[in-house]
Amino acid sequence: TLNGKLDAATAASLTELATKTLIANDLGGYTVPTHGLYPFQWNWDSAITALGWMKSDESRAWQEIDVLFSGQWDDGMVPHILFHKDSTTYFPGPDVWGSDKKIKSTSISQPPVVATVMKEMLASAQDKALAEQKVKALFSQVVDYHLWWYNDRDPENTGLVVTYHPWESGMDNSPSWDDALEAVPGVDWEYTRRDTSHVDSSQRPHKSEYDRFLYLVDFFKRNNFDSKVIYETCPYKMNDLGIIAILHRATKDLLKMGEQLGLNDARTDYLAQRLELTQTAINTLWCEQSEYFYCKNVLTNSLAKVKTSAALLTVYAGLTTDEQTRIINTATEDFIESSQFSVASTHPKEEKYEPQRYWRGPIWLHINWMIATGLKEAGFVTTADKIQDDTRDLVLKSGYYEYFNPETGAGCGGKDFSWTAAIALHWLL
Ligand code: 2M8
Repeated sequence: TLNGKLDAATAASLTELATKTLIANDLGGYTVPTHGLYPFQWNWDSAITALGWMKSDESRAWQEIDVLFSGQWDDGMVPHILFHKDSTTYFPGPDVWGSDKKIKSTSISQPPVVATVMKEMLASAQDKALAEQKVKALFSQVVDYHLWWYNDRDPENTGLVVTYHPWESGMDNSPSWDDALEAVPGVDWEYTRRDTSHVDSSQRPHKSEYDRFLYLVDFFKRNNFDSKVIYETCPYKMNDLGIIAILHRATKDLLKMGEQLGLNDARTDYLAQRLELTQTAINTLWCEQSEYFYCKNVLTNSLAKVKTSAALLTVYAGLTTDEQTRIINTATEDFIESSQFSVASTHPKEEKYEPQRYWRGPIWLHINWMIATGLKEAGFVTTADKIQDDTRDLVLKSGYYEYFNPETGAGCGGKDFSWTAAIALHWLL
């Protein structure tokens, strides 16, 4: 590999290409992940993409967040997809989801990285006045979003929010969901997938998974999106480490921004209490025997014992004890050593590891950024730098693909992908 080294000319041309990628994916105020495969505004893609916009156009970056929050539901939820304009290239679209809000959307959310992104944007802004004005204007809506997570998805104060759909986790077909998903019935109606007409089906989830994904979409609609009913009867309920860690970190970042700008109040005090609950409850996801964190199927009260990179985000969240931080650093080193490029989303020695099937093995750059950020802050700079160098090598080798094969470094999925270009601009170039 090139060990992450870039000369100035290469860095300049990669910067230009990344900026062009965002411009090409801009539909006017929001950025699609990539044309064709994902023609709408996705929640966590959009947040990550705003980091990329910061390098070339700060007001466009803040607009990305404004438009994302324009689709917020009255209860505080920020949907996982906003269907601003119709498109026939994606399935399932707004009619299948069936929500009746002013901006059509899905009825689930996605990993809430947005407050963390806003804190980074505020810190790095050249135009401080604009940044402060935007954070002040959006702050209450972001607090609503976080309150929604804690109240709606953890009404019993367990300290661990639940997720209702693999798509909500953003890690669609992670092996962590296999057992829980098997208990969900499949839909009995015919449908035509669109994803496999854009990319090779060997890189996508199987039909058996899609049948269940769609059953859940229908289930939310049949229950009129009623939070209480869904909490009590949803056939799929997971404690997802990715969401829990990203939410925890983002809540802390939200409180820090609030403190900096004098915006904190009783509602943010309440969020601080929820942080304490999570800090204690996270240990119920720790397996002493294998010294690792796992997602939990809440309905069967069992840990999904497959090693995924989501567990490595606990350090980024600041949820680990000193000893656990050391153990997670060692586990990260083991991930790195087990494939040519890092960090594989499922550990390469796991039976369920598949190096090119979506979230069952491949590398995702925004996850690398989060893992490395956490380890660096915790003092494990060598591991963090190694991840950053590997990530740079991937981009040099394969460009701005959706995700990457950990064995070969080949780009997979969609081409000219927004969050990949954005992470390059924010972190690599
Ligand atoms: C993938 O998910 C969508 C559904 O949300 C899909 O496969 O149709 C995931 O990688 C998800 O994390 C991501 O936000 C989305 C758009 O990039 O694609």
